[in-house]
Amino acid sequence: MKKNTYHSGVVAVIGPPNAGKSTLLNHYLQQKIAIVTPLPQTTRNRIAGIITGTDYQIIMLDTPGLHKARELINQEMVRIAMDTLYEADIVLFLADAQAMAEIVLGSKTDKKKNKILASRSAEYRSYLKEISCPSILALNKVDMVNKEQLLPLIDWYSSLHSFNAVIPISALKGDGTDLLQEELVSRLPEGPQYYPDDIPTDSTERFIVAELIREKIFLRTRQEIPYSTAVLIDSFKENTQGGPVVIHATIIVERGSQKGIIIGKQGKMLAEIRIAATKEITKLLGCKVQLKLWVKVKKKWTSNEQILRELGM
Ligand SMILES: Nc1nc2c(ncn2[C@@H]2O[C@H](COP(=O)(O)OP(=O)(O)O)[C@@H](O)[C@H]2O)c(=O)[nH]1
Ligand SMILES: [Mg+2]
Repeated sequence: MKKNTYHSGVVAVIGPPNAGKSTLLNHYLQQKIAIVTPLPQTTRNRIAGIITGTDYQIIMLDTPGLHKARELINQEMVRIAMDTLYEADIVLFLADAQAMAEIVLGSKTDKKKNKILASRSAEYRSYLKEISCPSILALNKVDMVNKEQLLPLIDWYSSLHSFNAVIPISALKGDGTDLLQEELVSRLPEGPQYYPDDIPTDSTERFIVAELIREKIFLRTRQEIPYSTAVLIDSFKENTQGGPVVIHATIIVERGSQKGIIIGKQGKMLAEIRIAATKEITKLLGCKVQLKLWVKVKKKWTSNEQILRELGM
């Protein structure tokens, strides 16, 4: 019997913070491997999701959001995202249609609007000009915009770069995502199956566990705390006798005041974070989990190269 040719390759998902890149990856994998929050700059590392079909395999790279970065940690995040362009066979630029529609059609004066658009267009062009492979624009969050707003948005993005295809989607609702997947698959080069059928990611369980804990901190603390937080897994012990997996993790913050907030009154906040994280980790690992958390202050860790390396950045 003649075997059909197999197609495989790397799809780099890039775009501004909060566009829904991690949501899209989780949607395709039907599993949470990338954390999602309503706050920008949640994803810090490059995360690979592996989508396997009968005759194709997409290695989809979720990346930190592209933005004008000042601090070292943010510059590192943008560099990690831009580096994926060089290993990509296809680039998927994910746009936040809801945020853009607000700028284009919101109540701002024309002068203000044009200024923001000019600055956005210069910024996006600087990323897009680095693309040297086929590229697709996915206009995400279309569940939040009116249909008649889509055309002007598509025109605006198309003026920045010549995309091979433009597809409106909702990563959250799963609208348009099948079509997007078909578009991606049809552009994959011929290649081998790199990973076995049932492997959803090349990230380690340790890494995803640390990320899930970080997500719970993001979701429960306000603004400044999340960005000053890192999670290190100190130990991860599986139990062969059917007992729980025992995980010890340290939450690193920059200031004593932040430590206080994360621990909360009589340890209430930390307990909430632990309970919520335990629930998600149990789902991920498919077994009982016992999670122990500590909070430590490390001054200025976000500009400390050594700590950033420890976090795999
Ligand atoms: N309404 C709507 N919200 C979305 C959609 N996709 C993502 N979001 C939300 O946008 C926020 C940012 O999503 P996330 O995946 O973390 O964005 P990332 O920073 O690009 O990885 C979260 O609150 C998501 O629930 C979508 O298609 N529609
Ligand atoms: Mg993300």
